[in-house]
Amino acid sequence: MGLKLNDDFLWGGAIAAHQAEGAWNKDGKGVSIADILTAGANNKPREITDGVIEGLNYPNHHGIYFYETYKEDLALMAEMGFKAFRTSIAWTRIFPNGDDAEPNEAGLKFYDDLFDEMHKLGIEPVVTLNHFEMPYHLVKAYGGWSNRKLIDLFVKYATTVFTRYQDKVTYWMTHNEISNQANLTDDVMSEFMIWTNSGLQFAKDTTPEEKLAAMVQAAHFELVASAKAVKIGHEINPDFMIGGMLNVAPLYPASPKPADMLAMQKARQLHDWFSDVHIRGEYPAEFEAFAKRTGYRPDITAEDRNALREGIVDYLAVSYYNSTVIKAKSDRDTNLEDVKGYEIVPNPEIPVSDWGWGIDPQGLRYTLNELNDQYPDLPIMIVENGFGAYDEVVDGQVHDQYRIDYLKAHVAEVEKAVVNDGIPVIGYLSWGPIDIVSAGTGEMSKRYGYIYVDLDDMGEGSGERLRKDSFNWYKEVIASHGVNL
Ligand code: P53
Repeated sequence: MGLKLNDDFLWGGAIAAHQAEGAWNKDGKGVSIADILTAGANNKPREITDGVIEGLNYPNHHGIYFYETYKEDLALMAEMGFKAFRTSIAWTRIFPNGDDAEPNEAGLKFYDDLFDEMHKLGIEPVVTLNHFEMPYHLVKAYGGWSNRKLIDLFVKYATTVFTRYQDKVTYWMTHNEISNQANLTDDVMSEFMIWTNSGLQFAKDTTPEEKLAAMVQAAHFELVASAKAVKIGHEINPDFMIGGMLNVAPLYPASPKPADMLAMQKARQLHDWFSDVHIRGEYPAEFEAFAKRTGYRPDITAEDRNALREGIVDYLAVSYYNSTVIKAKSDRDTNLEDVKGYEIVPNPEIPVSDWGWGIDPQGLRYTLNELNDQYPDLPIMIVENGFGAYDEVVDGQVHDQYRIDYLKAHVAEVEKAVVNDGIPVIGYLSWGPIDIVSAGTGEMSKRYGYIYVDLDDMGEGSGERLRKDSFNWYKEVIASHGVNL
């Protein structure tokens, strides 16, 4: 038995445009940074190619054809009783190159239809402005977010869609998982995340310190752009709820050794400044000291600082998948800039998924409590959580008890956080309620859905949708307000 949540709790699911829509070059859409990512595999990173190269497998080009199938797919979400559904607007449908003088009407029209359909079904849209899919032209012509000009281009895009959908969308968030790019302990993943967050690319011999410096400056521009968008959004519609969005993974020390504790704390602070800027409008003290010591964020103006203070967010949107264990590489002190001073090590206390992601439901309750301690009473929406797993179809059925187990355990912890700990969690949107292309690996076979999609890693298959066992499970959870887990 779970604990009952209020009627207005936003149960639902979440996707991103580039992982689902396909139609990558239809109706005037421009090339995004996701359109030049090849398919990787479990343990094989995706490749960033120089433009679209004939003959390579680009899974985001087709996604799950959601651009064409959204009506049937949303009907299945409604059948599960979804109160809310999160997706992103593909920036490149609205401004194909990012610096176009006028928006693309066909792109704007698509999201009008999508949001109208959701309202018809009684589903509240929750919309991400920038989910790993900025226009590729902004990388080529401007150097991605290393360029201050991106602030105005993003604000123009945000203003356009805020204005257009002001009566259709209340819940927004600016940049998806803005702090992922601070995961600098692993070279391959850090390059990938600095690409997906900021559109930055590095020469082979770039040092971790140089990457950190570039990331910190780019992230500053992203935060200013976000804050300016928040301010304008509130002018357009004072009822807008505009959030900052972060992946939250609790960090545990590898041992009670003081050096591990300190390394864990510094690793955490290397992420926490993003949320402080979003929520408090200020960089925290230890970040300012780090920036001063290293000179890594040379371009910050008084006007920027003012913009950050004027654009604080209304709520915090978080994704939660796993927890991380941090081990100091030596007994000496770790500072914020010592990204190679610690490493991520496995947690022997918890099981892992087939992709090596640690399964830690209690870590979710712990994280929600930590966030509420840090930012008291700020509404939190869980906008991603889920279990990427291989599924097998037998006689048209998918018996995904492993997924139900994962979700059940996590939802139970959310309910304890709300009911027993008094934390203002306003929604739970699980990731990929329908199977979509994995962001990290480009695989279709890393599936999160309640709804199975018959497509494989090469994009082959009928595209048919099937209800998995978890579909009926989640339907019952929603219908019982979280009681029947
Ligand atoms: P996939 C890394 C770490 C945590 C969350 O991820 C991440 C990533 C990037 O892969 O991304 C979020 O598909 C992201 C979604 C993504 C989801 O987690 O690699 O916001 O776009 O699909 C799950 O299994």
